[in-house]
Amino acid sequence: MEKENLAEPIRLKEFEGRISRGEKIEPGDWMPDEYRNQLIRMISQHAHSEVVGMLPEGAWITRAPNLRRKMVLLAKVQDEAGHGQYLYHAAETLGVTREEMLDALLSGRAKYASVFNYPTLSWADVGIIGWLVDGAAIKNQTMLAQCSYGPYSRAMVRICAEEGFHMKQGKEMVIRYAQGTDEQKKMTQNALDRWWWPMLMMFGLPDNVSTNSNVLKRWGIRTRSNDTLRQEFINELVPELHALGLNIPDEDLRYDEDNDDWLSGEIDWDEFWRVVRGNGPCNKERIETRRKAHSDGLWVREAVSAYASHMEKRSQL
Ligand code: FAQ
Repeated sequence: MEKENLAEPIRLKEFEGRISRGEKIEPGDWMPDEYRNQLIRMISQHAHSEVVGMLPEGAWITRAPNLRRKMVLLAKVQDEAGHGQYLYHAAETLGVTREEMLDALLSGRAKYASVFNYPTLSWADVGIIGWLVDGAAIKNQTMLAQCSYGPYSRAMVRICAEEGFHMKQGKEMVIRYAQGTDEQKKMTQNALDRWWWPMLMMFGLPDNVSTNSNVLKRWGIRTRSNDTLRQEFINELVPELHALGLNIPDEDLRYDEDNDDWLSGEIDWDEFWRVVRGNGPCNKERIETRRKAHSDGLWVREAVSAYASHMEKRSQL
């Protein structure tokens, strides 16, 4: 019997069998609507995060302190654009169009990582973002490279390799500045004070309130929980930041000997929702910048589609 004609429960059972055997699901394969919708939601939000994520650091390209730093930052920001491209492509394989996704972003309906709605006030922010924000992204994305959906997992492998360089350049900067002049130390501490909490929010809501976690785990999209990844990252960061003489802006941070964990104070989830709902310090500016980039790029899109239709007509002659 043709697969398309199988009854829904049988197809679902087959699908779940594939997930539990660790097989990759590919674009033309049958998949439950919930699986498809969760992937579209997550991959498109991820793509938007990469593209909007270019803006905070991009603001410092013209003000980099020397040519080497400028070249590194240019390459990093350009990489993030590439990540957006891979991810939009991966989402397109699920039946959503690029136009639909961009429309959701530019109209303000789509979500993207809340961390990118905060301003970059000094050059040290570039170092802290590279180490902490790219580091948090990698922690999550290394897991997503095992995701059950083939195009997303393959995009993640490449993205993680590039993010690894991003994190290293940020860490190198922070290590230098934390041991540099008093002014550099102050600037670095100030950047850490402002980015620490938004970075922790990147991992998503706590496990007991996350609405999506269980569904994502069921379908093999995620294998580890938001809190597990957040805790693992805190455990890695705290000793390294302390070793550099930096203070973590959390009065309740404490070491739990029994579990070998650095336990953080309460994350301000009210602030998180304020920012996610559009009222963070830079939400409006970020969307305006993307809208302008989109309208400035109209002539490029028109030229590309005119060229494509010209080539198609020629091939029919
Ligand atoms: N910001 O049930 P959960 C990067 C939303 S890439 C905004 O916990 P879930 C690279 C969530 O969408 C960073 N919204 O959700 C870079 C959901 O809303 P919905 C992005 C958030 O999916 C570095 C609702 O709250 N990475 O940084 C956030 O289980 C430097 C309920 O939340 C990815 O997107 C947030 N932080 O967990 C670029 C990775 N957290 O859709 C430039 C893929 C939650 O139900 C410079 N995504 N929400 O209306 C994921 O792994 C997950 O989607 C999470 C959220 C972990 C982001």
